[in-house]
Amino acid sequence: MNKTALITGATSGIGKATAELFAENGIRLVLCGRRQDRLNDLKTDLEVKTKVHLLNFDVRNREDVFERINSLPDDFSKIDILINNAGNAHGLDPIESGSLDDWDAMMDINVKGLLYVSKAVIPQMVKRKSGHIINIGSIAGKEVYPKGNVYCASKYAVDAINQGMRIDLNQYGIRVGAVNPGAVETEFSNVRFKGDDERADMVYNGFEPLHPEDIADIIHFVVTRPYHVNIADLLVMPTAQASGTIVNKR
Ligand code: NDP
Ligand code: 8X3
Repeated sequence: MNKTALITGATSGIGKATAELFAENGIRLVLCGRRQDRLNDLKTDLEVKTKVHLLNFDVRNREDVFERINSLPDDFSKIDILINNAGNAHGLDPIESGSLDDWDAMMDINVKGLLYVSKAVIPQMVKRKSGHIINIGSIAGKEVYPKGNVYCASKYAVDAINQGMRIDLNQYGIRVGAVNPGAVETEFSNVRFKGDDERADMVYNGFEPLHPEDIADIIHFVVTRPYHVNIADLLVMPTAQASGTIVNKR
């Protein structure tokens, strides 16, 4: 596939698995994240399969987002596919005792960061009248669960932004869709529980969660549909999961 994809949050989990699968399929990659050592390792692994360019920025930093994306070398400057994936939950607390810093992090990264990156990429897609944007939402953007409050709000915002993008970019022939996973075993829970690995592991105990490769596979399916097919919104859960709170644990 003669296309270039920019993937945010490529250093771990869903973003990394997507980068690996895209590389297998010859898609050129612009890989983004904050952990430079991981970006370097990924480039070493994947550049035997495809061309790879690294961008190190925090999606919260507006200036850096625009400066980095606007100064991509010629080989990578035409972005055909944008995967808005960077994000995380920070904390799992009732609204009365949640941390303001956690709330800021989730709104700034999951919502505002996604908007900054999109704003840096969309104008070139509009100019060319082509492009494909995949926003990674969540089951948390479809139903609110206890103590999910602000994380759920951030993912409901992603759901609304996904719909808004699709409506506004429709006249330019740009495809926009969301992939909304349930429980995927990544570093997500380690981040949510601030490095408490035992608590993070408990989330996935007693059932088979989704693996990041499962979501990568679906993202690849979405971007390889013929042009007239736009997968607008997908909710994907482990078989053991029925809703945000109902998981059939053994
Ligand atoms: P991981 O923690 O494994 O990966 C998160 C990625 O986001 C990392 O590559 C991280 O890179 C990047 N990231 C986080 N904060 C920033 C930042 N401020 N600036 C730039 N990059 C950042 O989690 P997942 O792979 O699970 O999460 C990916 C997406 O999937 C998120 O949007 C998440 O909300 C969503 N999701 C996850 C689910 C799950 O159960 N795991 C379920 C539903 C949705 P680095 O730290 O190097 O910057
Ligand atoms: C991640 C899945 O259920 O922890 O978005 O919100 S959940």
